Amino acid sequence: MIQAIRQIEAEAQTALASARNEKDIEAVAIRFLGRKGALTGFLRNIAQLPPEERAAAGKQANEAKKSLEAAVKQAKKNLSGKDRPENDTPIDISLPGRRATPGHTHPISQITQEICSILERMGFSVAEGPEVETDYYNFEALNVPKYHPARDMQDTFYISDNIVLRTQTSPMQIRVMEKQSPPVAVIAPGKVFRCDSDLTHTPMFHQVEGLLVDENVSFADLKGTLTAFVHEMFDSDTSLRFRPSFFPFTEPSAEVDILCVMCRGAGCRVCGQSGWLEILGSGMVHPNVFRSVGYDTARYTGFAFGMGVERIAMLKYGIDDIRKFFNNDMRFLRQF
Ligand code: 2NM
Repeated sequence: MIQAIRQIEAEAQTALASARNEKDIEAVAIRFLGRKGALTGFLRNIAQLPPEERAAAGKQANEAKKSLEAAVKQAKKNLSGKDRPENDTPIDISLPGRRATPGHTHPISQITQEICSILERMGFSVAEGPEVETDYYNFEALNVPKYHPARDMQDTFYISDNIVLRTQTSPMQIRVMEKQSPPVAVIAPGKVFRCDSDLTHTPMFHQVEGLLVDENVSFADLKGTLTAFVHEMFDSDTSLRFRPSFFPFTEPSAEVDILCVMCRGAGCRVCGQSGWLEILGSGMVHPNVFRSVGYDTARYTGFAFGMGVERIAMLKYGIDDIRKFFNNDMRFLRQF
């Protein structure tokens, strides 16, 4: 009998010694000390023993139970913490730290800053103004008469009869000219809004427009300024051409194309087989614009230009869908 108890006790100790974690120890405790455990069963059966054996067997079994309970307690204590994974692996203090991921400037802001920085170095000052404009500043003062197609509901977001979301940043230049007499050299960067949405159009996009007014400003000044700008913005040997165009606020007007950055003029899908990419609009400021701000049209001439920031960014980085700038997919944005 006593032999049998010793046997159980020894088995329990062996099982405890090979327990690796809390769960193993608990399993051993249940196997030997639980309600259906080996030792518990033994104690329950003591009543069936011959009377002269009961006392000794009971004493022995109780002592075994107590010592086993103590061993389980001790095993748990020894283990505390040891089975946690961070304690299994030593800390490698030579590992590089986890990189912090702070935000960075959005590609559209980067290109806007780059455009402004080139033009500021040429002598232009930056002027910013409201995104919500009156019909007068957005259209009337810019020689866009009532019933001009550019005012069509399809293009312009109307807040009310008289108030619009600006469709270009030139209203800001009207505000500058109202306050300041020539010479004037300003650029107006910012958000503009047009009711349009597809692969190359979003209802909100960014523009930088420029204006230079002085005595004796000629179309040659326009060409020289914009050529220098393009050569700074793109490669310094980029081919460009001035193509006759029309804007209500300039006369004559020209659009500036650069040789297609994809096919180098051979013709491809990006340039619509023409070999050229339109990057900005420009022209000599229309005398009606000067009249609306009270400038002397006999004394002053000026040139103006405007470009879409997203369009420049798409050409510079070879991006085919304008909406990528606004989806806030970090995998896209992090590349810039
Ligand atoms: C363009 C194209 C041509 C422009 C005109 C003016 C202002 F205020 F002087 F009349 N600012 N910007 C202009 C001229 C803008 O964007 C495609």
